[in-house]
Amino acid sequence: MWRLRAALCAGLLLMIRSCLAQEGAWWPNRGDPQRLWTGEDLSAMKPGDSPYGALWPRPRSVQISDDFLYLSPARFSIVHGSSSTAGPSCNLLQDAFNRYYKYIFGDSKWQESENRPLGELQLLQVVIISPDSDCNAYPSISSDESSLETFSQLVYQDDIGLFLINKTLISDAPRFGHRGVLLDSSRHFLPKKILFRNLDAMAFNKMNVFHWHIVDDQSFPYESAAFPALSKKGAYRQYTHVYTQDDVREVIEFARLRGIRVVPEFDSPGHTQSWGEGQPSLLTPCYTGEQLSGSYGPINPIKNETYTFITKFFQEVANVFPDHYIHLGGDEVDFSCWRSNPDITKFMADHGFGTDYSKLESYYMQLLLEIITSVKKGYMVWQEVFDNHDKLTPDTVVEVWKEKNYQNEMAAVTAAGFQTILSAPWYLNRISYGQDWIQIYKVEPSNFNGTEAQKKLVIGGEACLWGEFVDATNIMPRLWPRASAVAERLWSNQQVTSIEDAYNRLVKHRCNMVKRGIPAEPLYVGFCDHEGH
Ligand code: CP6
Repeated sequence: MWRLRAALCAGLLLMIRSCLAQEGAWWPNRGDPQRLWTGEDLSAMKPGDSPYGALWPRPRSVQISDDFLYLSPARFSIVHGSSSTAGPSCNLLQDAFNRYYKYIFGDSKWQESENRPLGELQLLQVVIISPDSDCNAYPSISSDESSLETFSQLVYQDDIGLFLINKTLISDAPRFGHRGVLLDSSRHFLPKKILFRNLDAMAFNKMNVFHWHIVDDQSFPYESAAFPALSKKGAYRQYTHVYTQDDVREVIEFARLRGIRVVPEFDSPGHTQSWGEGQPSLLTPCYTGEQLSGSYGPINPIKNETYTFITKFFQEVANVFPDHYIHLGGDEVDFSCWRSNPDITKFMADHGFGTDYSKLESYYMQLLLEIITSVKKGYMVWQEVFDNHDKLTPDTVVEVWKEKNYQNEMAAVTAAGFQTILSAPWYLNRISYGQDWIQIYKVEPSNFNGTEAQKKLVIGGEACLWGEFVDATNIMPRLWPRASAVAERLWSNQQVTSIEDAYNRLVKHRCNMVKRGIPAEPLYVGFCDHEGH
């Protein structure tokens, strides 16, 4: 019996992520070492096969041998290795073991090897070296990202239905620490079930940040404990189109068990129309000439009550969401309503802002940022907040979203010493005919003019799926597998650029996602063994 040791690197949070066996040779050296694939020697492969099998994203170093072992669903199990410091009481691990057993064997028909002529792998021993307390901790940017996902991607079925795994040596770690997906639950409400399914898909792609753009102009589905009127009046509907406090906790826990952080975005002072429904004096009243027009603009930055509300609201948000970071938005503030309002005009004059409304925007942002610091959280912001020269704490993460000249923006943000994440070329709400994953895949986040120190400030990126044209019916195929292209760009080495090799692996990875219940759209013509219908 073979015992495979997944010598997981220290730290247990992300056992869902990759990293098998660094530790010595856990298989006897039976194979011909010449036949270990170490480079991209595609000539040895059948067309349509990658030397890296169905691995996605491609690990740092992979040696797959021709020798393989057989796995029997009846006998195979994933267990704690004897030198592991994590106990059976750690439900995060036990959940992952159960989940991955199911992913490996699925519901499909399987065969036992009757006379067992094959070497058999019966135990996957997972060795975790880390304190027990990690079991209950939340993931962070510095979490270890070792996992079972890679192992599960190595298992395949042969023509008669036997489960096989080639003996493989992998060592792995991600290139960037922030690998996110933005979902927008304001333009269309996204049921909890869809959020869960997406978190599963993210784990399959080793993505680790769920950027939850939870509210916006169109609806306010977050049920606030301190201000219940916000969702009572601002959600599209009661009960069915609201995330209760329990719902939010469930989403955070589901993500935690998969090594995924939840970073909520409460975008202000713009994009806040829905806030005004339940908090009537919060928004700026607009004027037509001397008359109130009856419509409202961004959050009213000149009233003390605004900041009383904002303080109490973000105190709650800081408690509900355990991640260190809150995304504060700050994008696309429309000045026309502020311009129309005489009280704002007077305030501008009193403060010497002239007619520069970006100074008023800064005035608001500055107070908001101080409030967030006072509740001991860090913040992420859209690029406008940096462009307006607001005073930001050193740990601020600036998200670059405007497509035009985004390389220059990356250069400017990092030259000022701030960390940055890239989403400009990864607006997956945009669709076009053809294999658009290739453009997504070809993006190189460090491709801008800057020093090595500046490049280090690029901590990752995000695939954004804005919700204007997306709801539960089409969200998954619009995101996957195109977001997988982002996932590999952010995980794998900079040298991993072969479109042909990526295509061959992504076709299989996409079929694996379909098999696991993710309705990911096809890259191009072809079929999957398990088509999910
Ligand atoms: N909503 C918010 C949006 C967008 C942004 N912020 C957006 C802008 C342009 C495109 C897609 C989305 N819908 N709050 C910009 C960050 Cl193409």
